Amino acid sequence: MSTQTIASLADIKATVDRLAMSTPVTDMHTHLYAPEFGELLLWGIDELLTYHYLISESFRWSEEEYSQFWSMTKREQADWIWKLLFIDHSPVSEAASGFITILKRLGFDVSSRNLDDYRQALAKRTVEQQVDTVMQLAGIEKIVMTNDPFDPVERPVWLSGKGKTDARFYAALRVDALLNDWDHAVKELQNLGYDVQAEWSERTKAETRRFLSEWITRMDALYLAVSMPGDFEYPADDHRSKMIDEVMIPVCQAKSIPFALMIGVRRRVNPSLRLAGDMSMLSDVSAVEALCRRYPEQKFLITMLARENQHELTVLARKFRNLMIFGCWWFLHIESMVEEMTRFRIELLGTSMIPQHSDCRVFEQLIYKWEHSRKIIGNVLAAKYEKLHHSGWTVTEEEIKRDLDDMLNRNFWRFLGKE
Ligand code: RAT
Ligand code: ZN
Repeated sequence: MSTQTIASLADIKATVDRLAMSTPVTDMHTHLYAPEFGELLLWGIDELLTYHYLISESFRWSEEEYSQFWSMTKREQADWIWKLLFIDHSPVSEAASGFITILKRLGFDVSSRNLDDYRQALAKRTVEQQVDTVMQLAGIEKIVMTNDPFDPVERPVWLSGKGKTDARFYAALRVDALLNDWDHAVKELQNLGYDVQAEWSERTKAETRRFLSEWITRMDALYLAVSMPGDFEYPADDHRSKMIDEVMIPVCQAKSIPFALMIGVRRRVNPSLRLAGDMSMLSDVSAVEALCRRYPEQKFLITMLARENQHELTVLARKFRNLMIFGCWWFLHIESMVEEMTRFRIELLGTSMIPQHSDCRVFEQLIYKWEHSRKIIGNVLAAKYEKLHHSGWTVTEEEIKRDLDDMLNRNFWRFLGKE
C-alpha cells in the first residue's frame, strides 16, 4: 500500500478510477438470496429479461393485453421483451443497457445477439458457480437480503436453520405488512401463533414485539426495513405512528439495530403491470426529522424515491448523526440521477453517507448496477481530489482507498456499530 502522495492530476484520476472499480462492496439493500433459499434466488437470462423494470418499458412499445403477457411462460416473456427492447429498438435505457453490460462481463459475444447461445452457456453452470462468478466479477463481498417471515417459501428456510449458512449473505427483516397492511399482518401473526388482534391492545403490542424480537434473533437481522408511501406522516394519530413508537422503536433499541425507511412509493398505480406497476411520489422529509429528533439514540437508514426530496434529505443528514442516507433508489438508479445525487451528497456530507445500494432482484444484475455506479462515484470523487490538488492539498493512495472503503463498505457497518 502506497503512502506516497499522488503527484499529478492524471495519477489522481487513474488511481481513483481503479480503486472505485475494485473496492469490495457491501450491498446493503437487495432482493437477492443465498443459494440455500432455492427458488427464491433468481438468476439467468430469462429472469434478467423479465425484470420488472424491463416489463414496464416493453409495454410502451406494445398493444399486447396485459393478461396475455402474464399467461406466457417465463421464456416466452423473455423472448417478447428481447424483441421489443433489444431488436426492434436499441437498448439505451439504464435497465436495458445494463443487460448488455452483464452479457459483456460474462464473456458473451454481445454482437451475435443470439439469446439461445447465452441461455445454453448459462445452463451449463450451477447456481453456486454463478453466485461465485458474479460476486467476483462485480467485486461484491457482502449482500444484505430482504427477508419476510410471512413469505411461505422463505419462512421454512429460516425455521430449518439453513438461512444463515452462507456467511456472505446477511438478513434484513422487512416489516411492510405490520405498518402498511395491518389487517393482513394480524392474520399472518395469528397463523404463526402470536396472540394478536386487530384492536391495538397491550397484549397485541407485546406479542408483535415478541414476533419481531424472535425473528431478528432467528435471522440475525442487521436492521428492520419498510417501504412507505409518500404520504407517510410522523407523528400522526394513526396506526403507523403507534406501531413505530410502541413496537418498532422499542424492539430496535432492545436489539441495538437501525430502522430503515424507504419512503416515497405509490404502489400499483397500474395494477395490470403487477410488480412493474408502482410509481414514485413526493414525500414529507419532516417525518424523518421528527423521528431523528424524538429518538436520538435510534439509528435511521433512510432513502427516498422522489428526486425532489433528495436535497432536503441530504441537508437533514447534516443535522442528525443518527440519520444515514443511502442509495439512489429504483427510478433514481439511472446514471444521470446517480451523478447528480452523488455530487451534492459529497458536497454536503463529504464521504459520510452510503452512495449506493443495488436493489437487485436477479443475481447477475449486481454486475451492471455496480459497474455503472462505481464509475460515476469515481468520477465525482476524482474531481473533488483534483480541486484539492489545485489548492496544494495532496491525497495519498491510502487516503483514496480509505474514502472509497468508507462509502462502499464501512459506513454501513460503522453505523450499525458492528466494526
Ligand atoms: O426496486 C425494486 O425492485 C422495487 O420493486 C422495490 O422492491 C423496492 O426496492 C422495495 O424494496 O420496496
Ligand atoms: Zn428494494
